[in-house]
Amino acid sequence: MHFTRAIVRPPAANFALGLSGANNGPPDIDRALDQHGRYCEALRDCGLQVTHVEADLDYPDGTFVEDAAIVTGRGAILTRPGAPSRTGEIASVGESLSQFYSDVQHIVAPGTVDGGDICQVDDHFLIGVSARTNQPGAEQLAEHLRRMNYTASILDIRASASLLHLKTGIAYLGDGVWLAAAGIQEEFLRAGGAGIRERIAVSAAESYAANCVRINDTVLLAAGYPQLTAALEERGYRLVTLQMSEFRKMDGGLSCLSLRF
Ligand code: CIR
Repeated sequence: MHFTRAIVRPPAANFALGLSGANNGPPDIDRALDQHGRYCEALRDCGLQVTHVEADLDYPDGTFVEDAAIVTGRGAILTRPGAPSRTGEIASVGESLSQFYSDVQHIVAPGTVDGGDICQVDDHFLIGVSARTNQPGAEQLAEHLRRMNYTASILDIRASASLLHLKTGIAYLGDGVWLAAAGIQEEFLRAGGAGIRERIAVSAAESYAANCVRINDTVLLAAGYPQLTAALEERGYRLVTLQMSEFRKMDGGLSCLSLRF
């Protein structure tokens, strides 16, 4: 899929009040804003037009905009985030999406879905059932996707305690190439239906960097993970590395900071 646009939302002044299980101290908002600005520049350098949703003090986790919607080449679905403090994030994201999609679907109660649990593999979607995405939400989403002529598989990732979301541990780079953190079951990748031409192992020490994104001919990767950087360079990917320290403190990865379509 060729991407032309992204939606982002800068961190709010009270970003440090968001949810976090990481024990790395509170994020520095000025540094987070700087890192976010560079992230947006990288998206533009990939050829994307970047639309900003305004930061909102009611939603300190709102910068993790990927969790609020599933955007595809054939339609968009607003989620119903699994953390109660995040449910309201979809209103402003929905407004922004309505500029680009004529018909936006919704996940409804009792379903919950976080976009971080959804991994697109060509015309197939992996949907992780996690602490945030529940079975009814996963089923609703699969049904919306089927109506858009995509296929979907639902995976239960709840036994993998290290995964906040499915994409915390895996990324699909296209052409049957996967990045997978240590301990990710092969069956998760097989369920993608694209085959596994190559599985690039991400060591336990570098597992944070498994959450990366391919945008057109570029892979955006967290900076500071030399083994994975070298593995991707060896394979000829055009790489852009980005400082993510402040988002990591709030359990957020690189993919979470944008909706790409
Ligand atoms: C949360 O716990 O909801 C946020 N602090 C982090 C969300 C990260 N989102 C993602 O991995 N897709």
